[in-house]
Amino acid sequence: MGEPYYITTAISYPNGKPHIGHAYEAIAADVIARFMKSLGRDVRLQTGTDEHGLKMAQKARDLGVTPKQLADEMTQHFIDMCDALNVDYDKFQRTTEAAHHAASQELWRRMEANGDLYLSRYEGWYSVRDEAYYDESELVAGEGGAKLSPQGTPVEWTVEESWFFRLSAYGDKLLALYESNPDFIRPESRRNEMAAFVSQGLRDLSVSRTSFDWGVKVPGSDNHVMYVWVDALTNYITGLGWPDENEMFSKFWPANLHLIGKDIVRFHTIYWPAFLMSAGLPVPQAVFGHGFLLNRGQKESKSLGNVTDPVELATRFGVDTVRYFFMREVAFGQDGSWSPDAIVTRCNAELANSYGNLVQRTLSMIFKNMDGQLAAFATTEADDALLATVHEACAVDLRREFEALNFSAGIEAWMRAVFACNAYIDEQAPWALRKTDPERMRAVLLCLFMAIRDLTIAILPVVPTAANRVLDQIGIPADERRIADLGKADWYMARVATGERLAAPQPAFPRLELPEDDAA
Ligand code: ME8
Repeated sequence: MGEPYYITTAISYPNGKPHIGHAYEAIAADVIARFMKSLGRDVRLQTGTDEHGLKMAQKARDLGVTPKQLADEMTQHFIDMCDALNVDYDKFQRTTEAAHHAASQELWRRMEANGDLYLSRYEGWYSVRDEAYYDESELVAGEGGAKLSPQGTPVEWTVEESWFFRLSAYGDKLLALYESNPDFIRPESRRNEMAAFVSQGLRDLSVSRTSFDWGVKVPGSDNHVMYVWVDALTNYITGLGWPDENEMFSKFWPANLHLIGKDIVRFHTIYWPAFLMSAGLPVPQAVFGHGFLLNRGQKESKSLGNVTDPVELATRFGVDTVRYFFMREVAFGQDGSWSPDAIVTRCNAELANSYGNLVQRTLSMIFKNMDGQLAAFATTEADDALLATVHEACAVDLRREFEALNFSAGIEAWMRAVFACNAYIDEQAPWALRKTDPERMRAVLLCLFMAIRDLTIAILPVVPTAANRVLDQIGIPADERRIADLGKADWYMARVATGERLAAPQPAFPRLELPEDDAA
């Protein structure tokens, strides 16, 4: 087994069904996990639901159910979404689980033993929607002068007895962390934002509530529940079996990457490392704040009536298509916009017409004109150049960009190699060679066969179902489908030696039609 790689998504609030932002984050995390596996890493992917807090309690009250009933019902939709999107997680962590309560309480005890918790009184602004406290200076004016959080959500004046965490003592340590590990916060714009925020001086953080009881009980203070972010962040270590000293925790902690959205970077890069330092635990290696997805440029909301069910989207356009679109269309770290017509246009041009057509044309010609038979062949300069271009795009360019989490640039490099193959077919015109030079036709098709294998292995983390189907069709063994396998020299002759013939190919990506009501 290779070097461990632990990646997590945020845990979602199950106060409603999953939305497109949840799907985007889960897909991106799964692409990274599959890519890291493809490099030979020993990967663990964790996701889950964040079931406590006032937001959950209020929503349940509005619906006339208990918070646990709401959490149970909605969590199932998040699990179903992961299944529908082919998100292959290793652990789905729910914060209502007993082990999670125990882990959160142990983290609390360690922070208390380190002298970082004290009892006092909280007076200030709280946003239930963000589950966050804000300083007066951070608030913005809404309609009619109403006070709103910087995220535009309502805030309420809150006064209660509360435990506090000595966050003010961690400013210098956090700045030193950002300095010593420049990759700790990405993209860079977020790092600058956080460093500026910390440099202004941090206030101690209110970390318990007495006005409601839907949360993890504070050890020794039964009328207090933990501030939801204290227990939420702990999920990342609960899922590894902490606090038990176990092999999984020592293998996978600290996490390689917490993948989250841009709105919750503060919690992950200020609060979380401070809690961990206080408890004497190592901090994660990196936090990446991805951008937000907009629907035709607008935020999805119930009042606009433009809320998309990601499972329906995948059913309608195909899981691989939706995965490809999000990773290709949006520059990772920036906001992105989607619409049904953008999905259809992008995926028809790239997946159906360019890659799909290349595979279909090549494999059908091998099937029809060569009886599906592979064999050794002599290459020309043009063939060697094509294979070098494809290899470089897949094993070097795509790999480098994916390692840097630049998915769109990585796929673009891949697409250039697909275009090179299509230009090569047009130039070589194997259909014309059939009569004039059948041996050369065979060489051209076999060269394309080799290129298709590399192209398909490289894109597998993004479109696993279709790519695995193509690799099944061309007879690549299941344990030779990793980017780490692309450098192997003798795979083709090993493939030929099986003597297995190619069957009639099935289209990898059929063309999509845009339903009329969705036309822009
Ligand atoms: O924040 N586009 O949960 P959540 C892209 N429970 N990503 C989006 C998005 C959008 N339109 N809207 C939300 C929480 N997200 C906490 C996390 S972690 C210890 C606790 C992202 O259900 C958001 O940024 O509101 C977050 O990373 C994730 O979806 C879950 O959001």
